Amino acid sequence: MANGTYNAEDIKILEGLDAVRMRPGMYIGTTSVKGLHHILWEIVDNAIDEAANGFADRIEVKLYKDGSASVEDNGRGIPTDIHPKSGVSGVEVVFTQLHAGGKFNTGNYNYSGGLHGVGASVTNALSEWLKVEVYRGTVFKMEFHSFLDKETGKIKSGVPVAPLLNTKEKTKKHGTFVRFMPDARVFETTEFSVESILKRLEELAFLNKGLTIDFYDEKDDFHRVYNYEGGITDFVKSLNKGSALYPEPIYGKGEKDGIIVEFAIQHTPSYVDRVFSYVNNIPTGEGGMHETGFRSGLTRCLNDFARERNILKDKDDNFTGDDFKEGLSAVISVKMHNVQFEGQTKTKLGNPEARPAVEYVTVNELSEQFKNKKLAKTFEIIIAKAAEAAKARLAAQRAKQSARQLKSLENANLVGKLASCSGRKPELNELFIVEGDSAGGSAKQARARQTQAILPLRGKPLNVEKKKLEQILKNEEIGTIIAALGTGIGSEFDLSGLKFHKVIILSDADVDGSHIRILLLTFFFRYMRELINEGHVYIGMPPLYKVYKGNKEEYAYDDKELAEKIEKVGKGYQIQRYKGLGEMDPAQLWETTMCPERRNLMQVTIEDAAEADRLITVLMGDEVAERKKYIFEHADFDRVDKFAKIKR
Ligand code: TSJ
Repeated sequence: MANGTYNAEDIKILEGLDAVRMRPGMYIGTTSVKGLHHILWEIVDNAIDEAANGFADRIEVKLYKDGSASVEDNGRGIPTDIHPKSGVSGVEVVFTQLHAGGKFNTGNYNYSGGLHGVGASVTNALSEWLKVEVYRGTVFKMEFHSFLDKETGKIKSGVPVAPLLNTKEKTKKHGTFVRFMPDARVFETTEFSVESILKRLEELAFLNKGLTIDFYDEKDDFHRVYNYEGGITDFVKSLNKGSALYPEPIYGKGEKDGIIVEFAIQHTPSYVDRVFSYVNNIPTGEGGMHETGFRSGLTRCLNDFARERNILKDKDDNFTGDDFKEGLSAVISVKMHNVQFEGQTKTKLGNPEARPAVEYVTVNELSEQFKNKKLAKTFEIIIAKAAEAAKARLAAQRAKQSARQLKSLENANLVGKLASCSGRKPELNELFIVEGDSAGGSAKQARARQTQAILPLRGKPLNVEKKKLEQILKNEEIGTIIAALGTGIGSEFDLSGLKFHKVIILSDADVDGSHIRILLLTFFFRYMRELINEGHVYIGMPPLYKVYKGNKEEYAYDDKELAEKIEKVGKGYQIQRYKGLGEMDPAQLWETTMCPERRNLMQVTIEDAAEADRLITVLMGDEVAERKKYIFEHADFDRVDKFAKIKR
């Protein structure tokens, strides 16, 4: 037997590796490609630790044609002397004892553990073979193999072929080289994913400022080097690359209660926040205590700065954390002992002590950076952006509040110019949204009070072309519509609260009227789509003509109908052409447009609304020529003949 020099003690040690072999999932989670990578990261992590402690600045990762992988660093080299307790070399301990990594904790061997903390012996246990070379003046070598134990019929793995050998061959190099062959009897696949290895190696290069990580894939002769002198500052820049101009990132680093904290912040013109956090180089996708501490520190500081700069006045409330979140890109990296992971995917930092430590360092560092003249612009931009976010937040709050006040129809009269109806059955109730105060006035006089509510829209309230949709939606009338309907908007939309089962838009047959229709449909399309889908939205159709003689009166809704009505009234007829709703008196408006027995209503389909939404993009976009063309072509938008479905 190859390991004939080994005694009972040693066999006991090797039993640890047998346990790994029997239940790999217990140690590396899975035997899928993820598990395969896991045993590579165990090795890489050891090299990273050496670099993080300041003893190495270069790591090489290599994939070979035979399917094996190697990692080399230029550190001190794994200790080669005999480990007093076990009587074997340090190298042997590292590869044959579970959790061997911690055995060498000398005070400067920091922060190892966590996700990959099971140690290099697990990689050895799950490999067909593993070779190590240590460069410490001379070259040291050792090999481990798996073999079939003929007595038990079981595979023994990670067995030393011989004790650590000092080849006596002189070398100027220093460091550790480890090459291993993942065991195909263990893993579902032994094919490494170069893409995911590169992603993690780059991340490690970002997180370890100045470290050079060299990757080589022998199969494709593919080579890649990562080195970031800016560390996580470069990381945050790379998150934002390819976009417009950003202010300079803010970087801070400090220590509190033995916890090392590093962060980099860069605000972007967008509205999304991208915060990446790490503990001991391990990503914490679910956040946790360090993120919480960072966010509260950031919010506290930036509020102080905003007051100092008089952007927030004494009477103003503080900005909220969310106000500063818009457009925030940040990387937070924390190094600490005894890490506890929580959460669904165990990627949330649970240690409560991390929170005050990170908050302390964040506040301290930001206050320092705030004095830096070079960053004045950066802080200015961040605070201005928060101010904008706060404004939007307050507007939304007000809209919500007025919506709440209007929850009951009794209160509906209190806000805006809504004339509500007295009936309590939503399925019978109708809301008329009427263009213009004068038509609105007529409608209020003419309506059936029990079932018809009227909301006048001011003469020309909405300059659709020049304003951004968001601004238009802040419009008072839109707020009143939201409040009156009782459904809420967007993700909070709830059809069961609907107070009017018919929502009827009444606007003139001209460009302004067309704009109002388009705008309202776009609003419904984007924020209350179900309202349209469920068939609650209508367009009222006032007549275009009145044909009359003596006390004979006939209304025509299009040119074809006009011819018919002329025939009906007979010789001596007169024609009145209606240019707008305002030209009709209350009785006429009732008779032609509001009276359920006689009026024409068009039920709006989702396609109509989608078309409106598309048009508004043209109307509000930057393409002046497109816009003019549209207005010209659609000056007579949506007359009766355009609509297929006409409902009474
Ligand atoms: F563990 C391992 F085999 F996976 C591995 C370890 C793999 C690789 C590629 C590198 C390493 C490694 C270990 N690089 N550097 C070290 N350093 C030590 O183990 C070491 C050296 C000196 C001292 C000391 O106190 O003098 C302590 C330690 C832990």
